[in-house]
Amino acid sequence: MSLQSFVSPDLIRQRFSRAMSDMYREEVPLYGALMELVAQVNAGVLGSDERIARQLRSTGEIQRLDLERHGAIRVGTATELATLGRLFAVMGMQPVGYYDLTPAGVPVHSTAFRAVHESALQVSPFRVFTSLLRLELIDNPQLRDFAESVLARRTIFTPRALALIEQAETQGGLDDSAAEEFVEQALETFRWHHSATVTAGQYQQLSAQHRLIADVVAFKGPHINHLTPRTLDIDQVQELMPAHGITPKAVIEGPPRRECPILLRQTSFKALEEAVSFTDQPDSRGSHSARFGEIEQRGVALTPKGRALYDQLLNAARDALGDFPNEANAQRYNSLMAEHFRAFPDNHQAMREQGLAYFRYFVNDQGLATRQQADRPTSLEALIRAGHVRAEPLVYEDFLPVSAAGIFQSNLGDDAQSHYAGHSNRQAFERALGRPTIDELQLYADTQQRSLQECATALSLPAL
Ligand code: OOG
Ligand code: NI
Repeated sequence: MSLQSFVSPDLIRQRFSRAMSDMYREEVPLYGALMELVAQVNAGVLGSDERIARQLRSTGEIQRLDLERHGAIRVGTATELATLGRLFAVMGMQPVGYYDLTPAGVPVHSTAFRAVHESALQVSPFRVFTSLLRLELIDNPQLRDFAESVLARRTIFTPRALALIEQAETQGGLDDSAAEEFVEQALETFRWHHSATVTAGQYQQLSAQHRLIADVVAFKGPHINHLTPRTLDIDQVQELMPAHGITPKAVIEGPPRRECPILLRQTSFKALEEAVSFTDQPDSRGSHSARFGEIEQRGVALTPKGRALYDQLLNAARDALGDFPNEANAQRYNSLMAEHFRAFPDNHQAMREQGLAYFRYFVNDQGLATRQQADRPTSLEALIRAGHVRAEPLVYEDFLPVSAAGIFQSNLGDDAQSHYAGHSNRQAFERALGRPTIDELQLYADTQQRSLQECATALSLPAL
């Protein structure tokens, strides 16, 4: 097979993300309602806020906005995680970052599978937040053994999906018809199944240990539990949700509202109670809640210095609140957040000058027009001051552990909070995955650096 006939992994990912969205819309109609609401709000923002519209056109993000979403899944074993890693690799998705959720009382650790290069992200920024259950944190040895034996018996991939993964690996890609079949087959892993694989009693036991454990262990596979579109104004969507029959959680996770958004803000609606049947009662109906909806607004990626400041202000606001944010203290939490985050500069120039955020640099027409002149500016700052080069915020492509914990909690119910003696164990996660996770900060630094190099080349300068 010649190399030319392979479909690019980026296009396979784009197709897969569409197929996933279509499947989830059928499975969870509220997701469709949320998508419509987000599309409406985004159109409104683009029509009325010239600054945002210009910025998104400038970076090209405007083209990916309607496609942009992330999903989340939870798997039970090292083999499942490692094979998922191979499945996502066929679509050009790599494991980026390590998230430990045990401090929030959720017995998992996670990574985000996503594209890593700005040009690939442009084709499809689809990401999947993927969590691995930490069975070693179950303190009841019988239940742990039981969970292990149930998980050992299941296969979450179709035989054809496994064959196509292998084909892609050995041949170096998939042609059009193989890619199409791959998308169909891969989708099966993430489908919802109404029938549990355990008895009602076993489900109760697993659920009593932690609702998340029942969600992972008692079903055929890692059903997609939410799919999150990107909005340009999360406060507006949050406010409009109730009128569309959707009840959001009490507080928006992440930083407070700002002129220049940073990182990621997220809100979700509670998990649906869904009818399920158990192996010993195939006709009677139990119920399980796992699948929910979420929206997010993405801002600029922060440097290590910016991130340290973010973490410091977030922790200070939470310490001052003295409790997890909830319905009752939401207003106080919002005002504490606004107050603390005054210490975080809210304009791009200051964030850039203080080294708090990552940017992409673009040459303006004026820069191109004057590139032959002997007296033109040659340093980055001088080029920016002269209007020859402009800086645009580099969008944050990842997740936030404290926010993720809040999202887990809101859909598992606050009663699901447990205390785990276990600690963060990135090595164990990477051993299970079969490869290291990628440092997201390095990816942002690389993208910023490439954009500087492109500017230098366009302006015939040795470097910037
Ligand atoms: C994942 C929760 C985290 C996010 O956007 O931070 C998450 C899960 O519930 O499996 O999706
Ligand atoms: Ni999410």
